[in-house]
Amino acid sequence: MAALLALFRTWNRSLLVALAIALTAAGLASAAPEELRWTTAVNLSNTPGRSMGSTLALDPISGDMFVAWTDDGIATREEIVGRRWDHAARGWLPTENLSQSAEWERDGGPRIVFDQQGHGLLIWTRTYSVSQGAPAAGHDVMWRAWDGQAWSPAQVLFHGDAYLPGSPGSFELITVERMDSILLFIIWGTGYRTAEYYAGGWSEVAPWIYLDVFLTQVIADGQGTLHAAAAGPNSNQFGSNHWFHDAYYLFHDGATWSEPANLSGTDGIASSIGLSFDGHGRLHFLWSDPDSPYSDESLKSAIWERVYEGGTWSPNVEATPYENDQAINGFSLAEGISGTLHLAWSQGLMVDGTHTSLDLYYQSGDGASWGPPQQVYTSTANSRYPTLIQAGAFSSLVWEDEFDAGAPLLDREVYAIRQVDWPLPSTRVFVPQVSK
Ligand SMILES: [Ca+2]
Ligand SMILES: [Ca+2]
Repeated sequence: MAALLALFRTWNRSLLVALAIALTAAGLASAAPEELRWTTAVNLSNTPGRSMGSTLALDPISGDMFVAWTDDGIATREEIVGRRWDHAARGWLPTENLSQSAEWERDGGPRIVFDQQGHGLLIWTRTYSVSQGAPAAGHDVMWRAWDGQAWSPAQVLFHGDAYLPGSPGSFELITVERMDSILLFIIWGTGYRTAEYYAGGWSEVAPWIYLDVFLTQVIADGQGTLHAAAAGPNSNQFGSNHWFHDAYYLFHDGATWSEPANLSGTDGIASSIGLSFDGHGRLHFLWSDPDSPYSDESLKSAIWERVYEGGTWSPNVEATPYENDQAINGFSLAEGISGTLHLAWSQGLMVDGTHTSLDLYYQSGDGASWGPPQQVYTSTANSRYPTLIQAGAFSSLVWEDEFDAGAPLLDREVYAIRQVDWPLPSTRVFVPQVSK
């Protein structure tokens, strides 16, 4: 009955989630998510230039998926381009230039995000300098809104007069999905400003706030409290150790941030960092250690996990089964239906301190334990930077394949794959009948 009530509550905001709840309630879905099969991978960015920094989001109302990335092959400069997976047509629509910038504008760092009522945003960064032909130096945060059919014209949310050298990398965006709004963090190093998109409009951009750590991910819990993963000073600062980061956790009580807690500590260093709640309200905090030969504390490449429950953090344990000479390059963690956890990661072999032969793996769990891993993609390229999202019980994944195409810089292309049972349009008609 609780599941059916939940079905009614979620019906408007997510047909797909509702469907999976209904199937579970009816006992139709067997509990074996590790057996779900995957489609063949698709090269979404099959253009001459490099395609990188991908973002992936689901419109919970239409079931459409949106991918965007930075591409230097569409024009003579970096542009934001993207593709939409049309749920009704069950296929990827053609590539579209979403930023259409002037010749001297460098665009990057796209984020696509939908709130739970289906309000979608594309947000990205733009930098320009006089030396590159701009009338004046500056940096902007740009945005477009999805109205269900098309993107609104690009607008400037935030403008700064300085040229930001080295961006992207320091000038970045973090988005937080809330029930009926989207919270944006505009990141510059350890500083940030926030703005909130609600009912079709943006709040004022709040003043700068400075932390001791670099925010990497922020999530909101059911009470609206913010929980963040961050990269901060390594516990060992001797020699080259100081170039590396540890994984920090902090939360915001509505007024201020907690003191950042170093969770990787002296047991390692952190490259990829992420966090998610499970269905029992436990907070899972994960980081990957690259096993760099340049840090005394980096002794093993693995994805480490700590769980916050009853006021304490569990000891760190490996989230994935150890393979000899494994190199873990990075991961993406997502919460699925009923608080299940889903993990995609890039893993290969460590050869002379370098990560090689990187392929993609996936596993899911109930928050108490993880199911067996699946290798979901293998190729001769190095597959890096996965982004995983959920539609109910089903996972969808984008990443970048990096390979030598004979150019001075390694080529990079954006690939996508999803579980084959990704809900069909026809099943959406079936859901209201189940809910009665
Ligand atoms: Ca390309
Ligand atoms: Ca450390």
